Amino acid sequence: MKTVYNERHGQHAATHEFFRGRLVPAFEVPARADYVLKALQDARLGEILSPVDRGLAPLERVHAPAYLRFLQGAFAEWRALGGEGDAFPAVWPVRTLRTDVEPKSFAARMGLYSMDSGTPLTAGSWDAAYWGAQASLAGLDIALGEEKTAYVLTRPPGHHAGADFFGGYCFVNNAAVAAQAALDAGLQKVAILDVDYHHGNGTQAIFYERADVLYASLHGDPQTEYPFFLGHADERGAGTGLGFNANEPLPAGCSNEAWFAALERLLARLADYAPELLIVSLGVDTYGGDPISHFKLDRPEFAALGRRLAAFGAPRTLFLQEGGYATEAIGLNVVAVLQGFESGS
Ligand code: OKP
Ligand code: ZN
Repeated sequence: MKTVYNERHGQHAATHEFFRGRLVPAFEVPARADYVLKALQDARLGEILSPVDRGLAPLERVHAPAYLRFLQGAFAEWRALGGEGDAFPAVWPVRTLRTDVEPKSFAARMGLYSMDSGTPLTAGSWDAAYWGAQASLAGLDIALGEEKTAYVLTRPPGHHAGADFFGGYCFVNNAAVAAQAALDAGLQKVAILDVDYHHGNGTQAIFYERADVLYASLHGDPQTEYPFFLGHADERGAGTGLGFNANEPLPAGCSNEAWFAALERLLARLADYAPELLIVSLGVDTYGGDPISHFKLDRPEFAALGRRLAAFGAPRTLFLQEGGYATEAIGLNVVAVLQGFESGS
């Protein structure tokens, strides 16, 4: 399988994040992708390619232009105001407060365009996230071509980023950008299967009222797990999108049998939908050794996931890297999925 690698991922390098009132070393670090790159090379999985620049237009198909403009200039604004270190929001427009007027204050816009204080915005966050979207588009091209499948190695992840907000370590929603680009290239039915430990609230929200992108996710129950405010089983889509969103929340600590049973329920819905392209939001923070998540998958289960996705037999499959924070194990876990897929296809 070919990989598209976002070489600029290292531009997004947070040192710390807020956790329980304290600054702790960041979990979403450049070494994550470095370990995956090394594991891909060691396994000789296939050619590793660089993205080309297709500009902002494909990002603007799913993100508000005002949000993207804000992201591009945010770090410079933070520095100009005397902000030290990485930028964090401190105030949010919750219930009763207005979101229809963009304030002049940078602190206020930081809150308007974000969902949590756990996502440090650094000097190179925009560059890394922008090129992650470009890498996703390049991966899509490969998957839509003769190869029929590709893997995109990028960070920061994307699935928590909404049309106009960042959060959960995410700034640009790579899966949404790729799905929309696939439709713009002429496809009519795209599915996104999100196997990251966390619910992809951004991806779900972007396509919630649409039937041309089916979003299906299995994840830690939002009653106790991030992102807390979305990802319940009763979220089935709305309007023309009713029935085109499927969530399988699972209790933290659940067994691998329960996880695979939930996967089967989602695959049954996906088979019924019969997508022309399956995008896999591939988070491997479902790993038993993950420091911030609570599922128990290990190498054999990751390989089994890959084989199962091959057996599913979507005409085209695009894997996009999302989470996974057991830094040294991520590479082997990702390779297990991709090799499992190749062995089964
Ligand atoms: C991003 B992705 C842990 C705080 C967790 C957000 C987790 C985002 C996960 N100290 N904060 O879905 O892997
Ligand atoms: Zn995650």
